[in-house]
Amino acid sequence: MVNAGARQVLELFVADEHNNSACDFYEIAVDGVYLDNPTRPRFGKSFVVPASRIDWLIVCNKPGTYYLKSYAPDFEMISTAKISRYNGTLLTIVATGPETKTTIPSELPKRPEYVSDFRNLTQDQVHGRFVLEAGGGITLNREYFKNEEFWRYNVEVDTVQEWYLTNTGTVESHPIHIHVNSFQVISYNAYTGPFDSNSMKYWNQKMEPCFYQFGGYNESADVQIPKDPLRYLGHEKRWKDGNGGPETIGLSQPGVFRDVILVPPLSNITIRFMTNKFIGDVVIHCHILIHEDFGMMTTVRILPKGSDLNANVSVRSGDAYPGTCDECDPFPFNNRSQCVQSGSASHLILDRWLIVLLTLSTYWLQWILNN
Ligand SMILES: [Cu+2]
Repeated sequence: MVNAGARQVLELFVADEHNNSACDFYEIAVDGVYLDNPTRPRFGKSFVVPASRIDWLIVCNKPGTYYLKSYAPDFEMISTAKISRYNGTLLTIVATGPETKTTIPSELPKRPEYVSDFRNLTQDQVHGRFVLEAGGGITLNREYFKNEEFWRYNVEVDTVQEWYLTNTGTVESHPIHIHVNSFQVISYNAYTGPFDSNSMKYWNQKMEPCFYQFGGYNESADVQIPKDPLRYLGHEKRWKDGNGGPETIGLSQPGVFRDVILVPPLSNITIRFMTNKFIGDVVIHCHILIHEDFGMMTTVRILPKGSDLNANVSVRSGDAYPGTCDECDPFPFNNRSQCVQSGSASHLILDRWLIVLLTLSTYWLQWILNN
C-alpha cells in the first residue's frame, strides 16, 4: 500500500462492520525494505506518512465483509504534532469460501548487505555526518531550494553516513523524504537545538535570540516568541525504544529502514545509511506537496571513490548553520574554530569585549598623541 496523498497521514487497520478490528494483518516491509520478521502493527495500526509504503500479509479466515480504514485521533498529536490526517474507509474486502485456519509465516527473506543492521557500528566506521534541519517556516537547512546546481554536502559512494534529522518548528511535523538510499532509524535524541517562529527568527531554549539566524531574517522586525514553544520537547523519552503508549504512534521504531520519516517539532533523529553503488545528486524534500513546491528541498551529491569531498560545495546555508543556534553548539559544520575548549559562550562575549576595549584604547592613544 502506498500513501499517495499530498499531505495526509494514514493510520491503517482492518475492521468488520461493527468497527471492531478484524482479520490478521502483519507488517512485512516499510518503504520497500523487509523487516526482520512479520510484525503486528504497534497499537493495531500502521502509521503511513505521505509517500511512504507499507507491505502487509493479511489473512481473513472467516468469510465476510471487512474494511480497510484509517483513524488518526487527536490524542496522538504529542508524537505526530500538526499534520493533516485522513479518517475514513479506503477499501472494502470481501472474503468468500469456507472458513480456514491459515497462519502468517514467521520468516522473511534476508535483506541485502546495503540495508544490513548499522546500529552497532563504531564511530570510525561512519564516514560522513550531516544535519538536515526542517523549520524556518518551511525551509530545509534555512533556505529555499534554488535549482539543480544546488547541493550542500558531498559524500563518497559505498560508505556509511550518519545524519541527524531535526525540526526547529514548534507546531508542525514534516515527512522528510530522502531519495536513492534507504536509511535505518537509529535513535531519537534529546533535542537541545533552537526553535523558530514562522517569521524565521531563531531562539535557544533559554528564550535568547540565536547568533545564527535564517539568512533572510530582518533584524529590525519585531518577532514575538511563539506561544508555549517547547511543548513538544521529550520525543526521546516518549519513544522509549518504541514501547511508548499509543500516543507515540508517530515515532518510528528503531532499526527499521525507510526512505521517508515524520520529523516532529523539536526532534533530533539519528539515521544511518550506506551510499550503495549509485553516484549523482540525491534529492531531499518534505513530502507535504505544498511545502515541497514552496522550496522545502535540498540536494547532496554522491561522488566516486577517492573524490575531493570539499570541492565545489557550500555546506553552510548562506550564513546559517543547520541545527545550530550559537557558535559552540555541538553540531557538525558550525564554526568551532572560534570556540575555546570549554565550549562556553561567555568566552566569546569576553573576547568581543576585549576587542572593543583594545580598539577604544587605540583611538584614545591616537587622540592624546594628536593633541
Ligand atoms: Cu513540510
